[in-house]
Amino acid sequence: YICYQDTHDELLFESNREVKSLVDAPEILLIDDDITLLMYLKEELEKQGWHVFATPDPEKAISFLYDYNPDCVIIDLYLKERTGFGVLSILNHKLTQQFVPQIMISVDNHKDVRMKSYQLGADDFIAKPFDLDEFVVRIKRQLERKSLVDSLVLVDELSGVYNRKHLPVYYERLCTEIQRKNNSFCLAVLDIDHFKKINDQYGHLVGDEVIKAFATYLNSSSRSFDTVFRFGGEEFVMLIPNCSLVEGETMLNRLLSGFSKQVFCCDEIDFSVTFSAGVVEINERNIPIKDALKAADDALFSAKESGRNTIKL
Ligand code: GH3
Ligand code: MG
Ligand code: MG
Ligand code: MG
Repeated sequence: YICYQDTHDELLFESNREVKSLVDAPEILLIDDDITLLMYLKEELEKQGWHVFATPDPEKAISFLYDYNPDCVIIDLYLKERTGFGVLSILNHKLTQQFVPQIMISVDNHKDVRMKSYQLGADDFIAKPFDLDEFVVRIKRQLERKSLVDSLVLVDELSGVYNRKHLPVYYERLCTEIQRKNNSFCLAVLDIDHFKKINDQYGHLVGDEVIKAFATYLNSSSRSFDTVFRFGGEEFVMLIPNCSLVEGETMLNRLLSGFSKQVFCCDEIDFSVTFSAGVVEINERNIPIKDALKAADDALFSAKESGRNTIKL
């Protein structure tokens, strides 16, 4: 994570473009307008091996929810522009069908404040000042709950395709078959082109609909034993069994042209959507999934570089 400082009271922590590992460190979103406390907590929590996105700005925090999938959100009640209550409400509107533990922290420890926090969806309430060790233990407990829920959820709620946590199991299964049946399979990473523009122009709800339509299209246009995983945002991974690189490319090109013909409509404006993909063939048993994803992601990157709406090997 790179930390840079725009202005005195604006701190941003951005990650490099890289394939998220499947055994990623938990990501924590921390919102507090007390910069000294924010920096202190970020440093302390990162000692636990957690990635911490810390910001005093609730708007930044909300947009972060669309770019990343935090495993826990910690919100201070008194912020400059909004209250933590407002942030909790927006958060839970966005996260209707996802479980992301939320911890409210506040100097105001009245019963009414605690009750309202829980009513708005907080999973824990920690009064300031707090003991750091206890704070860490309480976050750990929430991360354990999050990890348990994730392992139980097979299908991603928004898109209806497999949750990324299940990718390694399917990948391993196909790797075993390589040895048994002596055939290869393809792994593809697919990413919608200029999706930010869709969000900006038509709003996040329309963006969500486009993600759903993309997932449905991929599922219904591929063979029954091809599996689609939502890898993050508008990025999907496909495992295509019994398939050579040439066959994989042909199939993805078919998907590419089919999807671009779909017409979306918002406020009587018609628009179409394209995607780019990188594909790799796996024909040896012992290629770690991380390496396969990295290679497919590199190919995706070159597809984006060469103008999008294309497949690269
Ligand atoms: P590129 O062609 O390079 O892929 O451009 P892009 O704009 O699609 O860029 P990128 O893939 O990096 O951005 C994905 C955006 O998708 C960023 C984020 O705001 C948005 N996003 C991520 N998850 C969701 C979601 O669940 N719903 C909505 N509506 N937007 C999301
Ligand atoms: Mg405050
Ligand atoms: Mg994209
Ligand atoms: Mg993307």
